Amino acid sequence: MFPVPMFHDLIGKGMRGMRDRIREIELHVLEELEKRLSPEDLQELKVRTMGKKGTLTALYKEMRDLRAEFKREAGQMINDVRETLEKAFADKEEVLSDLMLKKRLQEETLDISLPGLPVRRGYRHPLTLMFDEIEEIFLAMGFSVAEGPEIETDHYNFEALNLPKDHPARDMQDSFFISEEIVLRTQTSPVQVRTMQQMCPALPVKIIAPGKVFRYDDDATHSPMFHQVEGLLVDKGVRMSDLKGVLLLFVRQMFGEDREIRLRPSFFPFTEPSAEVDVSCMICGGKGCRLCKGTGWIEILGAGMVHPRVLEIGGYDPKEVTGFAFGMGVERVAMLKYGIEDIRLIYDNDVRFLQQF
Ligand code: 2NM
Repeated sequence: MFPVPMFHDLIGKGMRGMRDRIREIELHVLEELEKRLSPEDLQELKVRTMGKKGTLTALYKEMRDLRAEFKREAGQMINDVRETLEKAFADKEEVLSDLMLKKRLQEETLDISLPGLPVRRGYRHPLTLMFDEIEEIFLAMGFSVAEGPEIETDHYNFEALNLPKDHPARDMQDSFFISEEIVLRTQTSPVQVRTMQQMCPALPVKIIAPGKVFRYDDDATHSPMFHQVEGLLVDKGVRMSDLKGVLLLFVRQMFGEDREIRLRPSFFPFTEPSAEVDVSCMICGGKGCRLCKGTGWIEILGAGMVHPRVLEIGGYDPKEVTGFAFGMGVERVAMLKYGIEDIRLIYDNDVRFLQQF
């Protein structure tokens, strides 16, 4: 007999091969999948099967050679297998990642009874310590703390303090101007004026104004940004002796009970009369040493009786009330109190410096 191939065998040959290959890949991959025990190995198998050059992916290309009527069937089969395998991979991935997590949790046992790492304590900055101490002393004497803007108008920073635009005393402090009329405050006195205007006609005005100020200065004892505390007392019958008493109390609490003070005549546009205030040297007690340059005295404050014009701008009648004012540099006080030789150390924030206070 002459074997005559059946008609459907001839056209179905490629298709039968295709069916076998698809099933073969499915079985083979499912079998392989069981053996893969790490996410990396599993991924490798997945790429080898369903990646761009994967064995299953290759079958899509081979489909092109099939007769039109079988393309649909083959495509359906490959898609089904693909779906089955994707699900199998996803399941296995989950099993493996659970396994890995369990393994990691077993390995990474944490002994919560072990002592913790010591937490190093921070320190308050010497300037903060100074502000706190200065404020505490004046609060105890009945002063309140007032604050105001660091960026000021020419009016409040200069004009209101009896420093008109062409006044030579403006040269005492080279200033940072933002514009013709706006300036970084060179002292905290504008706060005093603003507070007087707010409080007027109430009496007494008894405030200190701590804060940042800015002057064009930069060396071992001067910084373009530094800090001041200024004080103001306005009331009926305030005298220079009141100023002296308040400052003596302050200096003794700050630098020691046996300190003395000395007032030397000076000039400020916003006070009249004005004085520089010296404190007897806290190192040698007045005998003369390196710190006081042999004089026994150290300059620490500027002060005076508030100028009648400044009182007026504050809203008060200089025939009715008088006032005293004073100002000190907080860095300078800190440097004297702690023996800091260079102002820049205060701003460097080196912990070895900061932890000494
Ligand atoms: C100083 C020295 C002398 C001062 C004056 C005023 C105000 F606003 F009331 F006039 N406040 N602070 C003053 C006086 C400040 O610092 C060295």
